[in-house]
Amino acid sequence: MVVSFKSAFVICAYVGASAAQAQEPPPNLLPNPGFEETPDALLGEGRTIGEGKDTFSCPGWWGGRSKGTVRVSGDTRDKAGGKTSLRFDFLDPDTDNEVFVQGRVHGVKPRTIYRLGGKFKVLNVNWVFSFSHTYEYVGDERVGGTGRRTINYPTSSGFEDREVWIITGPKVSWIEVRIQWRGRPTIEGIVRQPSIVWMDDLVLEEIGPVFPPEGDYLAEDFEGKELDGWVLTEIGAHWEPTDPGYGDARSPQISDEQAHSGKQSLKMVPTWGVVTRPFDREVSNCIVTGWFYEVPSTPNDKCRGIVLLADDGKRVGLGTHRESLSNYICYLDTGVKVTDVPKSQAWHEFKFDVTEGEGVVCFIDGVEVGRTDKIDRFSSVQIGEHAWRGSTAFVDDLSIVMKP
Ligand SMILES: [Ca+2]
Ligand SMILES: [Ca+2]
Repeated sequence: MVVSFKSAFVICAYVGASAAQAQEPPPNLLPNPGFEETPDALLGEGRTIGEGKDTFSCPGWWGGRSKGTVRVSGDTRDKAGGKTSLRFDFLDPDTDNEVFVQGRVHGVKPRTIYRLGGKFKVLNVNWVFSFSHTYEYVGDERVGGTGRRTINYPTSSGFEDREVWIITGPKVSWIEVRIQWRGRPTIEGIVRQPSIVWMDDLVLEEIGPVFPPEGDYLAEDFEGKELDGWVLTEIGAHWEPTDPGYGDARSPQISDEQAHSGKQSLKMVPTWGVVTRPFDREVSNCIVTGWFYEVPSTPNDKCRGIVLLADDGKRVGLGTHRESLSNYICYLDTGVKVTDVPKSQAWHEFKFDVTEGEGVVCFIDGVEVGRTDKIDRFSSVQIGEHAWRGSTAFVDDLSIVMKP
């Protein structure tokens, strides 16, 4: 039996919690989140970190630069809240200056959804790029963490709110959160503009646990008004770790442009963005089915589609990739495999047969297109655009049915 999870998990759980405790928003778990405790040594001119001077500290945070030369300071004039913001001046015109801040957060729960947000501002930075990492620990042992999550950089001249959502793994007691910036100064003619990044009012708050066990697993037809139960986890996800990109908070989204069932499906627009459906445990011995419809792609198309992700980070997926503009792609632990199934602008059935101890067999329209014995279970399903400049595609009728 398949039980629908259309009981509006994340959004309603969050709103419901807010309504029930109107005066008590979830606590901010980050230390010194508004950089109000910036030490005197970082005020005024701050300090310049370059060769031989690679770290700085601010209560609750430490940081450094990995490339270029960056001045770090607490800015008492330009801030989003309180008295101070944390400011980075990119000084080296010849490289992509890289700088990060990293802070420890204790008392984090496993298999739980968190929101990492903040207010950010940039000035005169050419090709600025920002992203977060989280590293998960039990005691001294690192047990997991998210990959890089792109934070879209601000586009106005003021502070803008940005956020990414994080799902913790099966065992974690504390995490380190890192926010990293990369960019080089803008130069017009021989004039180098001051190139600055500001951060203020960071927040890490608990949204809620991932799905509790409730019958069998999933039947999602995307007929709701909201993307209930899905978490926008990766603005700027990537299959290939060397391939950065900018994200788009509008993707994926519910759409009535195409439908395999009913009137709606999940639409991915041609930029980065991934939604994740997390489960409270690893799932095996099941059939995962989803329907995929792609509008003809461009030569820049990289990959997208449906991906099963295990606790250890292993994954298997079906979608498209620039390796082949004519055929669909199977993503295996060994890399991208071009299938024999030609693409067409129609609904196609993507199917994964998952068997404990054996692995995953992938099918498109009933034809086996790939198999792996490196992953035999998963704890989340991801749908999304893993590419900058992809094409437009739709997913509908995702189901997970336990095998008898
Ligand atoms: Ca502040
Ligand atoms: Ca539908």
